[in-house]
Parts: sequence; C-alpha cells; structure tokens
Amino acid sequence: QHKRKELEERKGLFPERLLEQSVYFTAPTVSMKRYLTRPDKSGIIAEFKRSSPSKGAINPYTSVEKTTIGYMQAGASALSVLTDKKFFGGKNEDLSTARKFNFCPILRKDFVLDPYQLLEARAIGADVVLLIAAILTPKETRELAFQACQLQMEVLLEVHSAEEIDSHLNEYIDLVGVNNRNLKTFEVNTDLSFELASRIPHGIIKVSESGISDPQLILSLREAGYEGFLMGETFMRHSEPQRAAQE
Ligand code: IGP
Repeated sequence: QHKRKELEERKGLFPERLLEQSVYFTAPTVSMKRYLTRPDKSGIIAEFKRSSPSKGAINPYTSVEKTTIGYMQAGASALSVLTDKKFFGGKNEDLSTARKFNFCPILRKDFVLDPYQLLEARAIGADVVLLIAAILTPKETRELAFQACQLQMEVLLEVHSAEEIDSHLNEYIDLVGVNNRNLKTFEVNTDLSFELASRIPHGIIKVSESGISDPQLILSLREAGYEGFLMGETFMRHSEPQRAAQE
C-alpha cells in the first residue's frame, strides 16, 4: 500500500501528458517473447537489484551501466530492472539508464496497481511489465494487460499456484512467470516451476523466477518447457555482477 501514496506524489510531479513526451514513449519496443526463443540466446533474464526484503542490501552501490552491459556481453537474453524504492532500493532512472546502454528487451520490475505505472514504464523505456497475480484481481489484471498491450508492451504475469494461472490468465498475457519464492515466507522452492509447468497453456512463454543458480537446474527447467530464467541475486551478490554473469 506504500505504492498508492508514492504514486499520488509522482502523478503530481509527472502528469500523464509529461510522460507522453518522453522520447521512449513513441520509440518501438523490443519483444521479450521473441528474444527468449532465439536459438542463439541463453534465455536468462538478468536482473539489476540493489537490495531485497529477504536479503537486505545485496549490492547497493554498483553501477547500472556496467552491470547491465556486462550481463548482455555475458550472453543474457534480456534485462530486468527493479524500480521499487522501498523494498528493493531501485528507481525509475535505473531503468532509463539501462535503456540508454542496451538494445535488448527490458522488464520493469515493480508492483503495478495503476494504469499510470504503465505509462510511466513506457516513458522510462521498458518493453515488458510485470503483473503480479497475488496483488491484483483477475479483472484488474485483464485491464492492465490490455492497456500495456495498447502501449506496445508485453506482459509477464507472475503466479505462485495453479489457481492463480486459472483465474488470472487472459488473452493479453504474453509470458507467465512462476515465482519460486513464496512472497510471505521468502522461502525458495524451485520444484514449484516443475509442478506448474503443465498448467501453463501452449503458446505462452514459461519463465521460472527466483532462486536459480545452478546451470543444471536451467537444463532441467528447459526440458520441462521453460524458455526464460529470471536471475537476480546469483549475479548481484558478486562484487562485480557482470563478472558473475560471465561465469
Ligand atoms: C529474481 P533471485 O532469487 O534470482 O534474486 O530472484 C527475481 O525472480 C525476484 O527478484 C522477483 C521479484 C518479484 C522482485 C521475482 N518476482 C516481484 C520483486 C517483485
């Protein structure tokens, strides 16, 4: 709920008409769906995350430029950038900086509740937005996904259970991400991705999120039908995240 208050402040500072003047607003977006399925790519979505509620500070001072360029040089398929300040120490400028230096698809990682955040995502240079089933009703999810689609962005729907897939999936969703981390306990269980794989309909790109560090696990997830692997901490806890990605 801190989001609502924060949003009211930002709406005052940057009204919609200002966002629409951003150079990125009318620039074409890049498809994450397409990048993840390119045979020459790893499928890894490398995340820039300074801190997290479960781990506290991970790597608060590292540079967005160096890290994201390094991720892409190391063979990542796409980038994810946290823009939530309160829990993850991120900011909108982190994403626009990443945009300035990279041509790949970029996911805006935040708690999206309001259409304003979609305009904002587009204005700062995002190609994909995350919608979290656990914090939205099916109706809200569908409306936000439709609007994202109208803004030429793709939608990654984050789920934690088969019920959330059944209730929240709609025709505007491009990718489904199974979050292996329980949002309440912060416990990670990568078996969840294997359990839910067959519940995600064909034609929708499957992404496994959180707690991935073992290359062998990526191979098994691929066999289970996953084409995207969202990894943050494994890279970020390294003093030079771009090098960890190289390894
Ligand atoms: C990355 P990890 O364990 O590799 O750092 O996880 C990513 O999945 C995680 O940051 C995440 C997240 C979220 C963060 C998944 N869903 C929703 C904020 C909001």
